[in-house]
Amino acid sequence: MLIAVQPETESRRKIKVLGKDYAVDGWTNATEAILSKTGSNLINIPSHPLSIVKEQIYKSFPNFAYYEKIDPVVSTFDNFESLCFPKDHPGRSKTDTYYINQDMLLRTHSSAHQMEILKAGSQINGLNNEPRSKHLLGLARNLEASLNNERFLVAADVYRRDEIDASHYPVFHQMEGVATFDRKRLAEEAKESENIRNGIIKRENESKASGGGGNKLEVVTEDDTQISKDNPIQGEHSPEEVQILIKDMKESMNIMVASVLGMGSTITAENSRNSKNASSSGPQKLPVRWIEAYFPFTSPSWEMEVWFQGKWLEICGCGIVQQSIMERSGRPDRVGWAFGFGLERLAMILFGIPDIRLFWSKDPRFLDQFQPGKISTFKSFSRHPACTKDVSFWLPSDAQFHENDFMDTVREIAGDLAEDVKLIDKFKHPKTGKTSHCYRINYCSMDRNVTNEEINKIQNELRQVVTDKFGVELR
Ligand code: FA5
Ligand code: MG
Repeated sequence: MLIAVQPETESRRKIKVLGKDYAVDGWTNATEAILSKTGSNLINIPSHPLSIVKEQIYKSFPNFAYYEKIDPVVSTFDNFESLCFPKDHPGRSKTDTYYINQDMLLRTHSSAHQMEILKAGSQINGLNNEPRSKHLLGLARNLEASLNNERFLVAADVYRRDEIDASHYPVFHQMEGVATFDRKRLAEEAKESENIRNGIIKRENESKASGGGGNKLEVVTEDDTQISKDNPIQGEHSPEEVQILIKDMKESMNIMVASVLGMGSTITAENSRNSKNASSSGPQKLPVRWIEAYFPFTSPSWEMEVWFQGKWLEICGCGIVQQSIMERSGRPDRVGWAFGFGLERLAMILFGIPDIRLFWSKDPRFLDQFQPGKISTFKSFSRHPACTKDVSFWLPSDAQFHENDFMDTVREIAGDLAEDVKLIDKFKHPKTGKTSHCYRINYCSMDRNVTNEEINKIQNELRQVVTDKFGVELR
């Protein structure tokens, strides 16, 4: 007998993301709440603070290709394997990453596009016979540079399963930067790159001197980039090559950060770490330090931190591109560096925006404060009243409970009304050995008052869903 597939069954076996259908399987964990963010396109809305930061970054990289509209659904190959992630890397787990299915996921970082873009450039140069990746065509700005993709930036929304609070949101934005050099002409090409930087500094100084706005910021580096046995140069590279690459990378990053943050007024003399740096005349100092880091796709690697409001704040990861990536991209004759900046982090400093959730606000009191090309310090407006509810439950004895699953469930049911979720109590019963968790959920809207009835309804639904989904026993 032939059984017709019911349309409902059919629709449950597929999900649509940005107009494309994907098969669903046991790996699928991208929720409706998260999928609904995929078309937001915040970095491409000219008056949005993230887009203003993006445009300002471009000014420090005039000879790079700019990619900013690449689909966030990528293959596990692009997100992990192409970047040398081992099979058992924790970042690949379902508790950290939103999978569409076992082969596709919502990119967890903008590095997912490194190899694809490097390859596309080598195809154009005739070094590689594969047909040029079609969807990259027409996505680049600065077309001339995109012809060979020797230097490029990728602005992208990225997705990670995480906790919920003022500095964590499951979607944020990154700016990837990759610069590659002909190994045989490395010193000359680095010199050309330095000349471009000197031109930028000169233009910016002239513009500021003639009242073009913004502070002159000067980066002061406290610790220097160390190369150690834990953060080694690659066997394929010579120490001289790596020194040239590191200098070019750091100076490019310093110029960009000083240019972007110098546009605003949140970095002032008080920001200086000690009175030696503080001065009321001359350029303001921006303390920066480089912390040794590890990424599977770069070595040596660092994280860049800036001193802001009395603390070191990590703003990016960077390093020397693994030569095996250059080789697999059809570029064995080149060497390069790469970075990945958090755009929200830069925008929060530049505009003085205190909470990462504000980037998603539709409140005109937020949106109307920003205009393309203009930087003014954010003026906070009164918050709408919050409503707090607790939920406590016993975990099932064979607890397979993962906190990020609970966080996602809250987000799915309450959407952006869930401002903050905290584990406020954890208790192990001495006799039964069972563990109980109590979570406090702060419900608050960024643009309206919420009613107690409305929140009670959400809270009841949440209680029902966690019982059904995780087999917990409510207290
Ligand atoms: C990465 O994502 C690497 N792909 C960066 C990289 C690129 C390294 C190229 C080497 C070469 P990481 O997870 O540290 O690294 O994130 C990079 C930056 O994104 C952070 O420094 C931070 O500015 C921002 N970021 C990371 N997680 C969050 C978050 N939850 N909310 C806001 N910004 C975040
Ligand atoms: Mg990091």
